[in-house]
Amino acid sequence: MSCNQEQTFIAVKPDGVQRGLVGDIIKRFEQKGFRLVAMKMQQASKEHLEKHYEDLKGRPFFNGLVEYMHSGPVVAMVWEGLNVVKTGRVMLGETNPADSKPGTIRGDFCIQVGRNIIHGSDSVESAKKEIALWFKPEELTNYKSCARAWVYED
Ligand code: IDP
Ligand code: MG
Repeated sequence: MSCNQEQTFIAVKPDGVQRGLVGDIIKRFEQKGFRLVAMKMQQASKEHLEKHYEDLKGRPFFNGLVEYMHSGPVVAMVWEGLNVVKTGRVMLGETNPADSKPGTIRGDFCIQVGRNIIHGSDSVESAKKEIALWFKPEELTNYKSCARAWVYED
């Protein structure tokens, strides 16, 4: 696999959907040059969300986090490109919007950690796990972006 084919799991959380920020968020990843591989809108079950956040089980905010994520539909996506996991996290900003710089998604669109509008995988390994949890292999598209030669040197 070429390094331009790294993939990350990004999800607009229920507050981002309700606040009409789906388009703005997608736009940032598109403008950057990343390739959209898969996308769906889904109200995830609590069991699914407990699995997604299993590393945080035991944290005091865990139940509230699952309730929040279950409170409405999310827009789940897979984005692909060079260093997309790390760059995606930079584009998101810090977990707490109060620590996020202007110009980042959380820095520009939200205020509190418990309503921080977007999820992004924190490592290539967790991206693989999260993509497998949210998407069936056949839901991942495999088209060649016509912009590719204008985004990458090789
Ligand atoms: P991340 O989303 O930036 O990767 P994590 O530490 O993995 O941050 O936490 C997952 C999610 O849990 C956060 O995005 C946020 O929605 C929620 N969360 C994290 N810390 C707190 C907290 O202290 N209070 C309430 N919710 C929190
Ligand atoms: Mg995380």
